[in-house]
Amino acid sequence: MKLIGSYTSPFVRKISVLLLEKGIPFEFINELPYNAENGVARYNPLGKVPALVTDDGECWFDSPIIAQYIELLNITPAMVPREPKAALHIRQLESLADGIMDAGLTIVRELARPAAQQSETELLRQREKITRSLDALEGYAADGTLKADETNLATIAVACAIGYLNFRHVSPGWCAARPHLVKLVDTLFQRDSFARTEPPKA
Ligand SMILES: N[C@@H](CCC(=O)N[C@@H](CS)C(=O)NCC(=O)O)C(=O)O
Repeated sequence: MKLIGSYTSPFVRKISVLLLEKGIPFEFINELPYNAENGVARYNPLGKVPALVTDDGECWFDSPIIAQYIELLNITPAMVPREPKAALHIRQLESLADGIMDAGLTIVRELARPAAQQSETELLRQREKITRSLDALEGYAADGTLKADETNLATIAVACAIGYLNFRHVSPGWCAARPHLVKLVDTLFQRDSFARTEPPKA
């Protein structure tokens, strides 16, 4: 199995963590989707990572579809419950975490533009999405919907999203007044799968 991705993408990290947690061997193909010369479109016409190429030559994207494909392999531990409605709840939490990644990425891209071209309105819009979503996640962590000692698709996606905010210094004060979320991600960050997928420092 080949995972096409970059070491800094939170979406790619989510898939790497899932594969590591299930003990599925894979080759990491490092592609930088924002570089002028990159081979990502060979795997995904949208030009985005991650993409997953199976040993049979099937190619899957984007990350929620890849996560679903990995689950279909029926390799323990299960990361999504079998019961359809319970599974939908987990996938909705994954979507919420993915949305935080999208907003964080948009902020990082916006701030990389020349200062005169940056839109304060857009930055504020994206920051508000992150704030609202983190508040919702804190609520889910407080009421037990998200459990610190459960490693599943939702908790993994949430930890990858917050790992990205930390890595890019987006929302640096996110942990203030969100103690349940802090506990959740700190627990996940201690896992070997997270240690092995930490984004590079520089
Ligand atoms: N919804 C996609 C988002 C993936 C995504 O945005 N990946 C970024 C890297 S973090 C990318 O490849 N961007 C390149 C581009 O937008 O052209 C997923 O879940 O896989």
